[in-house]
Amino acid sequence: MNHMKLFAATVKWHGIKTLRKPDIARRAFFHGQRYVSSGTSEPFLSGSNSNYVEEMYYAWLENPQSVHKSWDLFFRNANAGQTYDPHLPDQLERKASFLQSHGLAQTPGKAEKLVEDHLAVQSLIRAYQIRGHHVAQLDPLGILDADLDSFVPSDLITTIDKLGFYGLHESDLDKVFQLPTTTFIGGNENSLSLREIIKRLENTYCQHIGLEFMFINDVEQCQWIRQKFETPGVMKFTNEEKRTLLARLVRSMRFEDFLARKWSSEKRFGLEGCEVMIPALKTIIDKSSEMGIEYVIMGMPHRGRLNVLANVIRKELEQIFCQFDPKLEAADEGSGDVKYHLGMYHERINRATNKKITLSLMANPSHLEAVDPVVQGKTKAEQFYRGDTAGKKVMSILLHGDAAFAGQGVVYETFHLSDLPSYTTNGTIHVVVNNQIGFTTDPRMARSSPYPTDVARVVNAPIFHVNADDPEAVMYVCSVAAEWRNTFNKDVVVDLVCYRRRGHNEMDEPMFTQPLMYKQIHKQVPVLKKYADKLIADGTVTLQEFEEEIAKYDRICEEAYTRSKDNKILHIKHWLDSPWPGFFNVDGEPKSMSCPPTGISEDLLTHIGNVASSVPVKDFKIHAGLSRILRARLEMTKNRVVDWALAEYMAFGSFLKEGIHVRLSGQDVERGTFSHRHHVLHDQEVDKRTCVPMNHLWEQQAPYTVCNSSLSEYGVLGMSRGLRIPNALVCWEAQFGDFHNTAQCIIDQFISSGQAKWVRHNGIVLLLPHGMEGMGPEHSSARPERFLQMSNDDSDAYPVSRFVKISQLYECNWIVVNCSTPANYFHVLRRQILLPFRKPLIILTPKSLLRHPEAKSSFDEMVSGTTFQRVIPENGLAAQAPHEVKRVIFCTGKVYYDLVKERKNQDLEKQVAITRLEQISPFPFDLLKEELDKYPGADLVWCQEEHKNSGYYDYVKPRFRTIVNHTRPIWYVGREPAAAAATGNKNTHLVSLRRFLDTAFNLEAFEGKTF
Ligand SMILES: Cc1ncc(C[n+]2csc(CCOP(=O)(O)OP(=O)(O)O)c2C)c(N)n1
Ligand SMILES: [Mg+2]
Repeated sequence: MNHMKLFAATVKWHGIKTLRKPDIARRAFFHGQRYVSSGTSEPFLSGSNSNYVEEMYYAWLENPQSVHKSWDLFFRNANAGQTYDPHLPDQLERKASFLQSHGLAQTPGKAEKLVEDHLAVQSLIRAYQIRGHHVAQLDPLGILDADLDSFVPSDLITTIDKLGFYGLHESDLDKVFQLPTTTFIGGNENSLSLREIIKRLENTYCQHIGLEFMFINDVEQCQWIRQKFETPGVMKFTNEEKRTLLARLVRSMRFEDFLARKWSSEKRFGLEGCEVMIPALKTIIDKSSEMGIEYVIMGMPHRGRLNVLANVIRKELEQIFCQFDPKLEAADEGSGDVKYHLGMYHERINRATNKKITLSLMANPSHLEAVDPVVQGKTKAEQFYRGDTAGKKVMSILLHGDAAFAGQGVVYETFHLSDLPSYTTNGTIHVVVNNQIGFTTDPRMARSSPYPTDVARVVNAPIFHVNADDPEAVMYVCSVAAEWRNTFNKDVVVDLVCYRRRGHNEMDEPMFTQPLMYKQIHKQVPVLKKYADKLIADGTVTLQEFEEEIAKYDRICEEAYTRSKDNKILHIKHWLDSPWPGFFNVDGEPKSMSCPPTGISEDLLTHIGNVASSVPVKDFKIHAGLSRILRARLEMTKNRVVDWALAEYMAFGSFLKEGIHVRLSGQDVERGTFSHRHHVLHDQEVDKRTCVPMNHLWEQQAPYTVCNSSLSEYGVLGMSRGLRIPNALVCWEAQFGDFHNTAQCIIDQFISSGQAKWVRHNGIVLLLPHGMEGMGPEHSSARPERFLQMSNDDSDAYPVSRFVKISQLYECNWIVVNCSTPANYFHVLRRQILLPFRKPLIILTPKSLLRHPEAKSSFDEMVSGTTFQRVIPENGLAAQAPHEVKRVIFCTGKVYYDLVKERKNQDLEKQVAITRLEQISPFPFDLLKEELDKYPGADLVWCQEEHKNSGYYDYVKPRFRTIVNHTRPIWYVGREPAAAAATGNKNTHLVSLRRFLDTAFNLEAFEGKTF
C-alpha cells in the first residue's frame, strides 16, 4: 500500500519550527516524571500548561483516578490507540469545564486546541505502533494481504483528509510536536514536525516489516521493541554483511535448483519462494552464538528441510544426494523413514563468531507440528544437563508452515508450556514459512484469525511479519528476534511472508486451484536475482563476483553428486539427532545383553521409607490428613511392607542415589490424581512454601523433578518424549488412562515407532490409570488393546532364543505391563534403567488397588537378588496338585483380586489355578508355556474385566494358541463386546462383573463347545 506517496503528493510544505534541544532523558523508559519544559520555546502550549498536561499524563499512568475524568478519557483513548473526537458534545463539555476549573478559561479555544493537538499526535503515533502492520507491504506477490484483510485502519494517515480524524489539519503538518517517551522515531530529537512524524512512522511500521507487539503487557518490552525498530537508521548493513547475505542466498537457491535439475520428478518439498529462510536461520544462529548460545535444537516440517540440512546444519551433500537413489539399501534395523523426515546432529565452528556450536535438527513424522513439544523436551534436557537453567547456552528454534501453525492445536499447547517453571526452555524462536497457502487451501479457508501467527499472542510473544523478498529486512528482524530471546528469554515469532513457487510438492499442479496466484508467481523475479541486481547496482558486488559465487557452489554440488554415487548403503545411524556417546558401544550396540536383578538392599528400602514418611524441613506444618498418611508409611516401613505409592517412592529414590535423574510430569502428579502420592508437601501456614522429601534423601543425589503440568496431553507427553536421555527415568502420567488418546500422535508417531523409523532408543514411561470400577465410559479404560495392537512381537512365532527374556525386550518396540503387586511395579521401574538399552514402557496403573489391603508387598519381594516377574504363577493349593486342576485362569491386573476372592467364596482353590500375566507385551511365551504344561488336564481361560473387543484378549489369544500349537482352546471370560469402554450405570457394571465371575468359576461353562 503506497499511501505515503499519495499523502506526500497532497500535502504542501510548511516551514518547520524548532523546539527545545534534545532531552536524552526522555528516551529512557517510564520511571516517574521526566518532562522538563523550558516553557518559552513552546509553540503551542504555554510552558506551564505543557508541564501540567505531561504531569497529569504520568500521574494518570500511575493512577487513572488521580486525574479529572475528561483527562482520564483522553488518555485512555490515546493509550488504546483510539481517537479522541473533539466534536463529541460530552467530551467538549467536560473538557471545557475542566479547563475552566484550572485557570485556562481565559483562552479556552486556543488552549484546548493545543492540548488536543498534542494528544492527537500521541494517539496517532500509537495508532501506527498498534495497527501499522495492517498496511505494511508484506506480500512479495502484492496480491494478498497477510492479515487476510485489505481494510486500512481509519486512524492511519493514508490521505490528507485523515488528519481531520484527529482534529488536525493540513496546516498542522509543519508544526513541531513534542514526542512522547513511547516513541524512538526522533532519534536524538525529542520533537519533530507532524509531517516527519508520519513519514518516520510509515517507514518503521508500514514498509516491509509489520510489527505486532503492542498487546504485550510489559512496558519495558514494548519500549525495547520500539527502540529496535523505530530508531532512525537502525537497519544499516555493512558491505561485508550484504555480501555474506548474497552468498547465503546463492547457496539456498542453487541447492534447490540443483535438486530440481537432477531429480525433476522426485518429491523434495522445495523452498523456492522462501529461499531467504536459509540466511534467516543462519542469522539467528550467528547472533545467538555471539550472545553465548552453544547448542541450537531445531524442529521443522517438510518445506525446505533438505536445504536446512545442507546449508544450515551442513550435512555432507553426498549423504543427502544419495538418498535420492531408489536402489540404496538400508544397513540398519528398522523400517527407516523418508529423507525429508530424518534428523541430524552436527558440531562445528560458527564462522561468524569463531565459537563452537552444535546444531541438531530433530527427526519428525509427517504430522505437522507434532515435533514442537518434542523439541522443547530435548532442549529442556540439554539445558538441565548443562546446568543451563536460564537458557543462556541451549535454545530451540521451531519452523512452521502458515497453515499448520494456525491449524494444529499442539502449537497452542506448546506455547502454553513456554513459561511454566518446569517446562520452560527460556524462549523459542519461531520462524513461519508463510507462503500463504496450505497444500491447496487458501488462508481465508484455513483460519479465522487475521494472521497465521495469532496463536503466539496468548503468551505475549512479539510477532515480526516481514516481506521475504526483502532479504535485508528479514536479516534485521531475525537479528532482533535473537536479541529478544537472549534479553527476555521469551518466545518470539518471525513470520516470513513469502510464496511457494511450485505446487505443494514438485509433482503438483498449483494452477488447478490457485490460478491467479500462480499467474503472478510465474512472473515473480526470484529473490536472489532481485537482491543481486540491487547489490550490483549499488556497487557492493560485481556481476563477475556474483557469477563466480554461483559457479563455485554449483561445482561443490556437482562434486558431491559424483561422490554420492559411491554410496550404496544407507546408514540411518548417520542421521541421529542426538547420539548417546558412552551408552552404546562403538557400533551403536548395547554394551551387554543382560539385565541385573532389580532389587535393592534392605537398608536402602528402610532409608527411603523413612524419608518418605517424614517432613525433612524445619518449622514446616503439613495438613493433619497428610500426617496420618506419613504415619501409615512409617508403620509400613517398620513392618517391611509397601503399598503402591511407597513402592514407587522406593524405585524413584533408589535411582536418585545412583545419580539417575527422575522426572515425573503430568496433570496433578505431585499429589497424585488419587491422592496417594504426595511427593510435594505444602506448608499449611506459609503460602507457596513446599517441600519435596525425595530431594532430601542423600547429601549427594540426583535431583527429582515432579511437576504438575498444564492441562495438556499432546504437548506434555510430546515434551516428555523429547526428554530422551539414557540415564534419566522420565515418566508421564495421564490423569486417567483414557486421556492419553488426545496425545495419540505422540504415541503412534514417536513412541511406538520412533526406534524403527529413526534408530533412536527411548525409555519413556507412561503411567496410565486403568480399571473398570463403575466410573463410567471415561475414567475406566486406558485402552490397553491399542498399545498391544501396535506391539511388534509376532503372535505366530514362538521365540526360540536361549536369552529370550532379554532378546524379546531388545527386539520389541515397547513394553506393556499391568502389575498386580507394588513390588512388581517397583521392579519394572527399576528394570527400565538397568536394561542395557532403552524401550518405552507402558504401565497400566491401578486406582482402587492403590488402597486395596491385599495389594501390598513385603520388602522380601524387593531386596537385593529379587527381580521383576513377567508372570506370577499360581502358588496356592492348585499348584500343589496340578494334575487335579480343572481350570487355569490367566489374567492381568486388578481382576486378579476379584477372581481370588470369588474362588475362595466358591471353595474352588484346588480346582482352579489363577496365573497372572504381568508383562503382557512382549508376550512371555516361555513362562506361560511352563504354566500350560504344568496343568495338562485343565481347560484354559483368559479372564478380563474389559469388554471382549477391548482389553487384552485379541492380543493374548493367538499367542496362547501358538504355545499350545493350536491343540487347546483358550476360552474367553469377561464382558461382552461394547462400543463404549464402560457402562455409565453402576448397577449394570456390577451385574456384568457378577456374570463373568460366575462364568469364570463355572467348570462346565465350556463343555461341549468347539473352538
Ligand atoms: C497433522 C497433519 N495433517 C495433514 C497433513 C497433510 N499435509 C501435509 S503438508 C500440508 C499443508 C501444509 O501447509 P503449510 O503448513 O502452510 O506448509 P507449506 O506446505 O505451505 O509449507 C498438509 C495439509 C499433515 N502432514 N499433517
Ligand atoms: Mg503454507
